[in-house]
Amino acid sequence: MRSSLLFLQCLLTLLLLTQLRLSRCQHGSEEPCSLQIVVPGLKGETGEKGEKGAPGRPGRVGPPGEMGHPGVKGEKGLMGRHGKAGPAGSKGLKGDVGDPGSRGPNGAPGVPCECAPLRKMIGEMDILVSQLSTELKFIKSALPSPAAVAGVKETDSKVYLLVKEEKRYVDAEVYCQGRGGHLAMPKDDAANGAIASYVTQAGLTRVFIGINDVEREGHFAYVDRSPMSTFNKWREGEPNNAYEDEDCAEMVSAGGWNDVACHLTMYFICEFDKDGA
Ligand SMILES: [Ca+2]
Ligand SMILES: [Ca+2]
Repeated sequence: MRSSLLFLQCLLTLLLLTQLRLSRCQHGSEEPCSLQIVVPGLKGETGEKGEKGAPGRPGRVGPPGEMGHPGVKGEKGLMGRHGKAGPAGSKGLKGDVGDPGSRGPNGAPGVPCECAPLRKMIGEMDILVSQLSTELKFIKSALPSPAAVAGVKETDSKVYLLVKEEKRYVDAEVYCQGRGGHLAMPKDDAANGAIASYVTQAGLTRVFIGINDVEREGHFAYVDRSPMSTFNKWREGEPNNAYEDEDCAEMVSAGGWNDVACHLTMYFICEFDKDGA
């Protein structure tokens, strides 16, 4: 302010001085005007509008505005897709026992059992074997020399019984089977020798033994259907199937075998396994 006043004061002083000089010059003084002061003229006419200037620099960043009002709550969106299945849960506790179900329909009628007669037969045979075992135990334990008295001869595995009743081959086998055995079946030298000595001791010359070719001529087998092995004691020239009627076998006192007619009747020897005795 102070400097402005001073400036105005100087400007007025200058104007006064200028007027003073001008008046002297105009009143014809011989002294030429050495000072020429340019006085501003009248205000000129308004000029043409200038061209648009270059854009100004960007202004400074203004202060942050006030916080706006909360908007209106929007509408509920559509339901989302189903999520993925979660992991399996742990095994639950065992439930209680349920009520018994209703009774089912009756089954088809059964087939009549055809094995009843067989069962009966097996039962009877079991009784028979049991009786025979008891008899054999009695004979072997009660008598001091059962072989001599009762006609029994033993080896390690067999008990032989000489039956002094003349029977046909088939009847002799039935007799032996009825007591849990078979007609004697010598299957090696030891057995054949034991039977042979038994026959000799009894003073006999021939007995039926359990060998025959009833099922197939010329193919001898043991009476329990076990096949003949390489062992045999056929006498020389036997078996000869004499008169084409010799399908059974006898043992002579020396232990040799001979095929004879099955319908002949003679003494015979039964054999029993010791395991079953
Ligand atoms: Ca024959
Ligand atoms: Ca013969």
